[in-house]
Amino acid sequence: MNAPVKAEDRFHQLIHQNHMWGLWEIASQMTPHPRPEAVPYQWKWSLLKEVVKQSSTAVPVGDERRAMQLFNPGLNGQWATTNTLIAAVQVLLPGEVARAHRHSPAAIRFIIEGHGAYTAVEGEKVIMQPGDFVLTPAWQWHDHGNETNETVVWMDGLDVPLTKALNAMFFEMHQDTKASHGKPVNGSKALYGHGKLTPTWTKERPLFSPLMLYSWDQTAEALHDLRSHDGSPHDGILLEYTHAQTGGPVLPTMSCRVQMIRKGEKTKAKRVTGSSVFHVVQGRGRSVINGQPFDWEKGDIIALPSWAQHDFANAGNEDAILFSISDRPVLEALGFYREDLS
Ligand code: 1HN
Repeated sequence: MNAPVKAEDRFHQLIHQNHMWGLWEIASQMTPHPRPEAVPYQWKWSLLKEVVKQSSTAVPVGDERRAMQLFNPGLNGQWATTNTLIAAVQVLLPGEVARAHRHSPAAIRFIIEGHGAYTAVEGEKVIMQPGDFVLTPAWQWHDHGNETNETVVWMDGLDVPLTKALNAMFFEMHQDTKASHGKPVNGSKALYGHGKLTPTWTKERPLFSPLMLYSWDQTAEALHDLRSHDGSPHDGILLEYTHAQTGGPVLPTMSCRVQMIRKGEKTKAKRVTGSSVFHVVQGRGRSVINGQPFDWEKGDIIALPSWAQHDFANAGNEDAILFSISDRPVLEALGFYREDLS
């Protein structure tokens, strides 16, 4: 004989069958602090280099780009490097063009190898050199082309998982492989690339920075000039790429930064809400993330989930330089930004 079904079980059955759950059943999800499913994870350049090499013969650059996306092992195959960001390593061979398209997620590029290829953004060809930081803001037509005789490699960073979570994904392929490149080459740099002096006659104030190219020579000069300052005990000499008109973040959804951990420097640990992806531009070092050591060197890419305790220690005999993207502007705008500097 079946045991009589208790009133409490009958009640749970009733609500579950009708797509309802008691708060008492899921209360443990109200965690005292963030517990991301994404894990701290490192893709070493020794691996990425091999993937880059094999990709150039293994896959063509069809209508889609030859971008190898970094999927966080904690996120069960989701299209995500962290809960809000996706990073990829993209390869473009001499003579190739990656077909023009636009999407509602915003993108950035950080150039790893190869001189002189371009990303054309809304008609402006932006010529890319190693260390350059390039914007492709939301919904701007863009195509990539390599008219040089060197293979070009860069890191892509996009707010794809955030866009998906907000059900705001739009994507459109251009009718032509190349959108028209009618504007002056590197024109946004000519107009907006003069630091604190910005044109007064341009009336548009886009949410994204109107400057598409932040050149490595300017970045390196700024880091060099600031080297003897104290900097931050938690981040060393950490600089943010800023919106050329407002001084705010370059994109409404992403803060992009570059930092120098000087030879012999070791920072204090901290944790912040929001997730990041780091790319090592120069040098080597060690970061302890939630108690686990990550030894990094030039070319590596590291995913840092929200609220993960982390520090930076230079472990080489030159200054180390890290580039990073994060979703911090979103957390700040919504009142979710917190930091624990203890
Ligand atoms: C994308 O559109 C590009 O435009 C690169 O080059 C990487 C990764 C995920 C989604 C879209 C590009 C991407 C991407």
